[in-house]
Amino acid sequence: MKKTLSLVMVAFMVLFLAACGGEDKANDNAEGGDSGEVKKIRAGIGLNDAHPQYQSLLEFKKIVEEKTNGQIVVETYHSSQLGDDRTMTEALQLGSQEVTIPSTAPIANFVPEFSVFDFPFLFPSEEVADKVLDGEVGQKFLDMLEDQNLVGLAYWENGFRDVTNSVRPIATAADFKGLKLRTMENEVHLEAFKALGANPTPMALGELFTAMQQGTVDGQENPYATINLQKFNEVQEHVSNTHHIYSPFVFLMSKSFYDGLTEEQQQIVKEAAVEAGKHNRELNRETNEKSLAELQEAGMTYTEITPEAREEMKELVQPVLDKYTKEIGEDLVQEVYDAIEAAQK
Ligand code: KDG
Repeated sequence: MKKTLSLVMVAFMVLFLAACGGEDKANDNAEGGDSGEVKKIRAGIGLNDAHPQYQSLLEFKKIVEEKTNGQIVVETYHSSQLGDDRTMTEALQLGSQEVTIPSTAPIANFVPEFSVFDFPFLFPSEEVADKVLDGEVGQKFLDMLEDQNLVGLAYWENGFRDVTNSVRPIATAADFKGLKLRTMENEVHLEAFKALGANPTPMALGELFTAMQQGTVDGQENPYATINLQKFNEVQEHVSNTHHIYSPFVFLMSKSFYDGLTEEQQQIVKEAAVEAGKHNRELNRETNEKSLAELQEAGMTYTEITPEAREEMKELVQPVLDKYTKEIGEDLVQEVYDAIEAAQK
């Protein structure tokens, strides 16, 4: 009888201690004034789930959920399931979505200064782009997003863009003549392709495959990884290494959501965006490198742009750069050029 009683008491003690442990855990989560409520991030992108951008978004999810002990959960959406770059950015402003990672090109519709990053032939290499974007100049642009109710947490990489089409191989500027090319929704892209002699149309990524399939457009431009993973080779014949624009991504968060996080949570999402961004740049570069060979194996013709042909393209687009340099502000554009020069030393 005595034995049974002490067993019951031990069991009671074990249960009591376990309950105390649980309470401690709840208090840990409450650190920083958090009420303990679970917050949800809906994160959407335009590219599909095979793309490095989505793989790195999963990395962001893993880091955030682990570091917040599940107090912030991340739901991920790919393939424009939540909309295109512009509509998702608008949803962030309204607070009906928390994260998206658009190219800088559509961001220029919200903060026009971002156009400078889409100047053709601006960045000479990925490494220089990393230094400029991760440095003071890059931060200056991220700070400009706040007035638009957006928080820029980090730069990720879309990469050097290359032209594909189904009419003819592109070797020189003359080959652009009359080509119906899809561009992102960005004035610099649009005007640069007009200056090269093409007939550009802005269009959301989600509509592009069908537009190429049905011949509404003859071609498009994107990094090799995207051309390959979005299977554009199924509806495109020729690819050239125009490398005409280095396209950064910006990891955007809704400002109203960010402001509602505790300081500790803000730190966690910021660090996670940067950390997952490193993963993204690495994976993106690996994928780009192998994608060109895979596109050729899949039957696309590949044309190399000679340095002379690229020089001619640069000259043709120069008036567009002059026009937008004035619009953005000469001093700010000069700051970007100076940072690019410094990054090469
Ligand atoms: O997820 C990012 C995409 O929505 C988009 O920015 C990709 O480069 C792109 C394009 O051409 O639309």
